[in-house]
Amino acid sequence: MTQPASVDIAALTQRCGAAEIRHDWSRTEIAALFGLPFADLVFLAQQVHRRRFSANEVQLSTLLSIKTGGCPEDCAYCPQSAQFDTGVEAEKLMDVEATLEAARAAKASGASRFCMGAAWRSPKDRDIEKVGRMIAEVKALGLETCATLGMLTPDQARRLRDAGLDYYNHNLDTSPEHYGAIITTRTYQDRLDTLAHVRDTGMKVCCGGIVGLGEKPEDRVGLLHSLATLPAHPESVPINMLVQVEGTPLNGQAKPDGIDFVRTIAVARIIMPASMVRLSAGREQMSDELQALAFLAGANSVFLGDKLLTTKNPGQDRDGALLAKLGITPMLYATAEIGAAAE
Ligand code: SAM
Ligand code: DTB
Ligand code: SF4
Repeated sequence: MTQPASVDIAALTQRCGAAEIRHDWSRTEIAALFGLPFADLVFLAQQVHRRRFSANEVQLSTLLSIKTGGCPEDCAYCPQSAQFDTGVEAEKLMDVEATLEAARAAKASGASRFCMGAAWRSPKDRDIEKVGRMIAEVKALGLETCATLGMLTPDQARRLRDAGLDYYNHNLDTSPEHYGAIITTRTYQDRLDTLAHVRDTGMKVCCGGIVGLGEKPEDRVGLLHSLATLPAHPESVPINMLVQVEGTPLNGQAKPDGIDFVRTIAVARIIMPASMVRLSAGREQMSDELQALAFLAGANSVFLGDKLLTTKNPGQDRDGALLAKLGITPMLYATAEIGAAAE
């Protein structure tokens, strides 16, 4: 993207360097950041990162699919939609004990947060009761808890909070303009409503999107603009690279350029300075060098383990070697983000 004429880029980069929390970002400013020379952009992201976080620490989460497949929604990227023939079989909600076993293993492998994902449009009230028991027991192991269960009512959000849920993940996925080309079974506003219900309970919000959905550069600007102008920044911002899965409408889509992906991470870091930025899905398909660039651009969280929900993630051996090579150490608790929402 070329630089928009109306932005004083020197003034903007100087202001960004202070790493202040702003909710009044304009799309023009965000587009101007995307258009910086790559070295200037990554340097600025590093400056911001170092003002808010310890430079070489990365937070480690583990994911578990507690309810796989058979989802009625039509998210064009997702292997778990019942509308696409992807070979993912629909399963029932897992037992509490089997979930706990996975949580103990996650803790032993160094994760500080355990995220439970369910392929639901929205949970039923009886699901909330069972997931609530899982949350309480996972928390009792000394792990932070996170769940991603689809749309929530205010009452469901409160019940999850009361069970001990620390974070709720619900992504905006892309810009408001591109959204309709990806999902037709729920609206952008539905997602914003769930995010507001979660925020109202006092739980922390994990909300991000996906690069590689056939979006234009302006749509990446639009996604980050939506995130950074929420009433409070999400404490955690996952930036996923689309994992292409056979049978989904987006399989075979032109793959985004790695440098553009890193730019998206860098701009997220700069405009949401106190949020954890997660280098999320898609690491299995990335080189060590691309991941290193993403960390340099301010990513400071990843999913550990050899599986995401249904697709592959680098296992312990590759990740252990990568983190050691880069001198990255695990962040025990994401304390730096506490207070980000309050500012
Ligand atoms: N069903 C719930 C929902 O959609 O809110 C929770 C689970 S859903 C799998 C969580 C997120 O995973 C999606 O919002 C999307 O951003 C991400 N995701 C799903 N499939 C993906 C894929 N193939 N590549 C990258 N990210 C993906
Ligand atoms: C998020 O933003 N990415 C994670 C997590 N939140 C739940 C999910 C990635 C799923 C990738 C496709 C799969 O494994 O099924
Ligand atoms: Fe269902 Fe979530 Fe997949 Fe969409 S992303 S199809 S809501 S599991």
